[in-house]
Amino acid sequence: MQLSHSVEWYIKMFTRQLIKSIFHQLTATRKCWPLHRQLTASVAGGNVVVLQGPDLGSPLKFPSVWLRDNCQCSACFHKNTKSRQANWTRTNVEARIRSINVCQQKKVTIDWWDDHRSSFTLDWLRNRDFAPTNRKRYIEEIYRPPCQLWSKKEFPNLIRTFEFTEVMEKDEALLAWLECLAIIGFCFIKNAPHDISVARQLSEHIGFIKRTTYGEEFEVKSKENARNYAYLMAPLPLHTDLPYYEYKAGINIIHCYVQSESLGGSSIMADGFYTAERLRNEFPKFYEILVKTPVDWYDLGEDNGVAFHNIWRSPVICLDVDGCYHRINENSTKRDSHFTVPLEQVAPWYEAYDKFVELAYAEAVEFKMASGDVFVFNNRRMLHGRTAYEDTPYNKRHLIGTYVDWDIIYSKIRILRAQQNEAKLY
Ligand code: OGA
Ligand code: NM2
Ligand code: ZN
Ligand code: ZN
Repeated sequence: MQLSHSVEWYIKMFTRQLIKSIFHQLTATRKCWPLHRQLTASVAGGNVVVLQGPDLGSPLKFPSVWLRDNCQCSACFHKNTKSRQANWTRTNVEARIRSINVCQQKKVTIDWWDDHRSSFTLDWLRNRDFAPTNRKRYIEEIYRPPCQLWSKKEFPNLIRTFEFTEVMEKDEALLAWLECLAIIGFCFIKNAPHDISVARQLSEHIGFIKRTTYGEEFEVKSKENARNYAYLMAPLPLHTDLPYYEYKAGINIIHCYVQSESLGGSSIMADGFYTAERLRNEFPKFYEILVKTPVDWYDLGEDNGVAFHNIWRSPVICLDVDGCYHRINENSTKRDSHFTVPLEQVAPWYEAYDKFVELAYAEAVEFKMASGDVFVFNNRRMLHGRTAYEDTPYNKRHLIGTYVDWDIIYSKIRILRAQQNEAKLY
């Protein structure tokens, strides 16, 4: 009995020692005195926890599978193309850690059970911290600046006007212009030359034009045998361009080449996101309907001898993956008589739509561009239109427009911001 008890005891002690040593290996933390005496790293519940020391902020936590997936060594990550080159087909979901070391210069080094070693600089890790504040910072400062919605009342205080030559010649002005478009959704550029290439020059200064079935540049003027309602002198109701495209253009750059001397030809505009927000707060049932009901948008016609029939089914209010406003579709001239929803959804949809349009007009502002002005706005967000006008033989209203996509604009914003801050992009 005594003997068996002592064997048991030895086994127990041995197992305990073994567990302790495994545990010790897993939580191995080597401090580097005196350089990084405050920096420590350990494993807890599948995460690596990096303690930065009392003055350096809260602990950083990273799932070990994510660390393994993002190993920066030259076998796993191709520096020149900034591409992951390991795990082409499968991820090492096990990702077991043998030991962690913080001895190198502000680096956390991990030795994995399969004899692979990964090193991460503290800056790189901090930049990718999963804490809510850091994710928010990345989304708002690097991904996309959040939109500032505005009402009719706020409009006068939000008008920003840029000089054509400044925007074309100075990077700070270009960045300020693009940030204003991203945040406020519209702005003006003044003193453009009397040249038909103004909209093209501005677009190409950002990146490149988004071509549509209406060409790279489109001329908004009263045309013989017009094939688009915009090419009449009639009033143009509040709308967004190209709702009938899956890849709707990001922004409109409209150069007022010649303005009408008639009383009309004024621009109207309302913040479509603000209108949606009012609907959400004041008429939540209508909001639900406009978010959920797909509408058939279409464009059946011809431009420059090329026939087209575009169709896109999409709600009036489109949200992104975070539930934020992504895109407004509204254009009564481009809403199809085909409405491919169940019968019983039709009448309720009209009621909701009618309220949305009523709110948009309640929030609409009016202004008249002068020749040489450029009106630029977010085509996913701004409802815009114009009042009727009348050409004379000596005065024909003539606008020249181009579109640019948001992918191109956001990319330019990031590049310009990084240049300005002399920051590395990765
Ligand atoms: C358009 C448009 C505005 C105007 O052509 O789509 O919005 O002022 N035009 O003519
Ligand atoms: N234009 C100006 O969505 C539309 O068809 C609005 C677009 C013809 C390119 C007008
Ligand atoms: Zn690696
Ligand atoms: Zn338009």
